[in-house]
Amino acid sequence: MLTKINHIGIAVNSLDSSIPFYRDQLGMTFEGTEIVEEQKVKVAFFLVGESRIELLEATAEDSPVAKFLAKNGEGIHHMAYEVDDISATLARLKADGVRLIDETPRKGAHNSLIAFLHPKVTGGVLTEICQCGH
Ligand code: CMX
Repeated sequence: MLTKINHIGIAVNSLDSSIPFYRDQLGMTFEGTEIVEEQKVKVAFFLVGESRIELLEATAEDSPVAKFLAKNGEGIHHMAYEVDDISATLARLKADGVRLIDETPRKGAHNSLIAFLHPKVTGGVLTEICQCGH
């Protein structure tokens, strides 16, 4: 069961260039950066009420975010919804025939467990579900 929007992911060319706008101009609470090796990204999190904004910078040429930036430029990359039990949610979606990118959870930022649904079945929005560690 989805419990809230955990975060919105925004692909950027450079965290160093983008962080000051979100932190200083928009005044969001900056929570720091983290490299997520498995996803080949470096991320910066900002708290906004109960949700977060995640800025994503690619750490390798074959990162999904590098491919996204090359095709689209900077912009909204994914929506992430929080779930209580990611394995049960994935099993239910799989049983319903939903096209999954990840059939088993992967490691995300903040010790979370994450999995993606393909944008072709979500109205063009790359969709993440996460069981969060924060
Ligand atoms: N949002 C919406 N659509 C997207 C998309 C995105 N972020 N990324 C790709 N697409 C679309 C493409 O535009 C393309 O559409 P068309 O066929 O109409 O042209 C289609 O999906 C297939 O895209 P592709 O470039 O041919 O395929 P890729 O090899 O790039 O794979 C995807 C796309 C979504 C399967 C891949 O990026 C993926 O597995 N993503 C999940 C992992 C990820 O994004 N990790 C980074 C964030 C990690 C984190 O937050 O910690």
